[in-house]
Amino acid sequence: MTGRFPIERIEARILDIPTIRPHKLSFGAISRQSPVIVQVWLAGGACGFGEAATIGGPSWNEESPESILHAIQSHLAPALLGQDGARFGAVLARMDLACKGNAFAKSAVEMALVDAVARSLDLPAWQLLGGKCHQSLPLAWTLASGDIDRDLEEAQLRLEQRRHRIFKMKIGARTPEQDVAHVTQIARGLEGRATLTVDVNQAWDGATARRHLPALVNAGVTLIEQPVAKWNVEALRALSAALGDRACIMADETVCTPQDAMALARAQASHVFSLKVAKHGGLLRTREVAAIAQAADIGWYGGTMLETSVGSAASAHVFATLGPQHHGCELFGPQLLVDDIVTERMEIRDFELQLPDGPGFGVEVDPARLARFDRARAGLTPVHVDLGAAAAK
Ligand code: MUC
Ligand code: MG
Repeated sequence: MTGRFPIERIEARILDIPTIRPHKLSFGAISRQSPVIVQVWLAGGACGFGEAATIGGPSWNEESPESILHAIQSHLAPALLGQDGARFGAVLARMDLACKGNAFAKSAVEMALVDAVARSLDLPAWQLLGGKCHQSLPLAWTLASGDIDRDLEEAQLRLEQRRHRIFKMKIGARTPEQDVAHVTQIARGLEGRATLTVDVNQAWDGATARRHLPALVNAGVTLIEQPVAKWNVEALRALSAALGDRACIMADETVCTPQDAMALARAQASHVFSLKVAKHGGLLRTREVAAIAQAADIGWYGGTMLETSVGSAASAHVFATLGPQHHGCELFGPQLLVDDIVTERMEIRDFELQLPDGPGFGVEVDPARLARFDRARAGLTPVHVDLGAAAAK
């Protein structure tokens, strides 16, 4: 055992939580989320929670709930027992030695350690992450029911409730012409009352994007997320240059590591980075990617992998420490789930997500809910994304 905060125990489990409606993306639809929840105990009794969520098993990227659970139980936890849990950089380096890649798995462990150490010190996590610059952030909602009337109804309700006035539309599952028509109708229905963004989740090639992005921009879309494949930096560059100041290109799947961020910055291939704690491999590494964005005059957006309130609150804490060049955040994951695993969700007021300021990530896990959704208890099998819409293309 070393240091002031020796790691005594690390446990991980997969939860299965249904969504309030099918959530349709370019590569398929999901009806439940399966976050991996990590719990760590430090010698002396302090405990913290972390989370990594994927979308549709391994459909969004290579990691799945099952691979994350395996990496943590078989490789990361054994490498960390007895180590000082507060030496976050050393912990990350040790996880890198034990396991190549597996950013999501590492992020869940690091998150739980930050929570546990912050709770031991009775501090909010943002104090360990550089100090907060924001107390709240504009909060987007994703319209992804696949149905125009339902999307508009959802948007109207959220505007009335003063919860959201940034709406992201998931496109790329249907033909580009159908997508443009769908987005145009939503834009007409919400004209002057909302900011509109789209996420193509890599579905288009460069030529398709060049042809159809102008129509989306004409309809009123101001931020276009990952229109092309993650490797296609050249197409992102050309699209960013062509759009000028009419709209912004945002990289998501393309920007995971600091090296990805450097490559995009050098190529001037995107105006904004979608930051996500899981894909960067943790809270500290999110700050590294954000630092490159800031140095290169690239904006940031607080992205989500549709986590519960644990992962969402952790993300809110690190986003709160970042600079002013932001496009808001989309930490709406908890609202897409039929239930949560915390006693009280983060507050949303005047279209902004309020940072929970209590110790750790400022949210309290409810053990009964954790047990209720535990896959090991429920006997559920891995989630497979519904390929219906994507396969029919
Ligand atoms: C993504 O690619 O951004 C985030 C929000 C949402 O609806 O899907 C995700 C994944
Ligand atoms: Mg995205």
